Amino acid sequence: MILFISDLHLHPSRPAITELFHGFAAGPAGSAEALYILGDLFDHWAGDDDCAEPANAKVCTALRRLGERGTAVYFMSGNRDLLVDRGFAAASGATLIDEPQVVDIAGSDTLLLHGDILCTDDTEYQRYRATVRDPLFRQSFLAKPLTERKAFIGGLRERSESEKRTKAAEIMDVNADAIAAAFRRHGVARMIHGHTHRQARHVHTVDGRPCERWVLGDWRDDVGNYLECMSGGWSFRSWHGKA
Ligand SMILES: [Mn+2]
Repeated sequence: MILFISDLHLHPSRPAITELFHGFAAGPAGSAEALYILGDLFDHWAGDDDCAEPANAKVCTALRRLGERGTAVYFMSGNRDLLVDRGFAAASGATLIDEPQVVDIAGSDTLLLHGDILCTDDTEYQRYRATVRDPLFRQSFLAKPLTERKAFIGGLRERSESEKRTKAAEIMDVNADAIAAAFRRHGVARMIHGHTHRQARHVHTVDGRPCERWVLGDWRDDVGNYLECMSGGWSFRSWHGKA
C-alpha cells in the first residue's frame, strides 16, 4: 500500500489539524510501505533552522518514527514549504524528491507534482514562483535571520490571502494545455498532484491516449484526505482521527 498526501498546511496556530496528522502518522501511514508528501505539509517554512520550533520538531519526529517502522517517507516541496531542504531531511529521515518526479507506482510510471506549475493562467503567480525558486534569491533570503524571514513570509501570506479573494477561481486552477503538455513531456499516463485543494480523479485524452490525473485534497481541522494505492486499485480516503 502506498499513500499520498498534500496540502496539510500544518502550523502551530492550527492544533486540531496537527493532531489529525499525528494520528494519521501513528495510524494508517504506519501500515503503508511508502508515504509520499506532495507539498505544503507546512503552512510555511522559513528555512531548516525552523526544525527546532517545537511543533515542527514533533512533525519531524513522527516522520522519523514512520521510517523506523518501515514506511519509506518521500517529501516534495510545495509553494509554501519550498525552503525545506537537507536539514529537514536529516531531522525527519524523509527522502527529498525533486519536482517533477516520475516514479514507478504499482508497475506504472507516475508523474508526481505539487501542482502549482500547472496553474499557468495565473501569470502573476508564475512570475512570483520563478523569483522564489531562483537559487540566488533563495541563498540571499536564507542568509537573513530566522525572525526576519518569518516576518517576511507572514507579510507575504497576508497579501496572498487577500489576492486570492479577488482572483477568479478558474485562474487559480490548473490549465488544460499545461496538463496535456506534462503528460506528453514525461510520457506517462498517470499524474498525481495537489495544490488546488480540488480532490478528484480526472480522465484526459492526450494524443489519443487515455490518461488519469489524481488531485489530492487538502486537510481541514476535522478531516484529512489521502490517496491510497493498493494492488486492488486506487481510492481517496478520509481520516477523522480514528482508525
Ligand atoms: Mn500549494
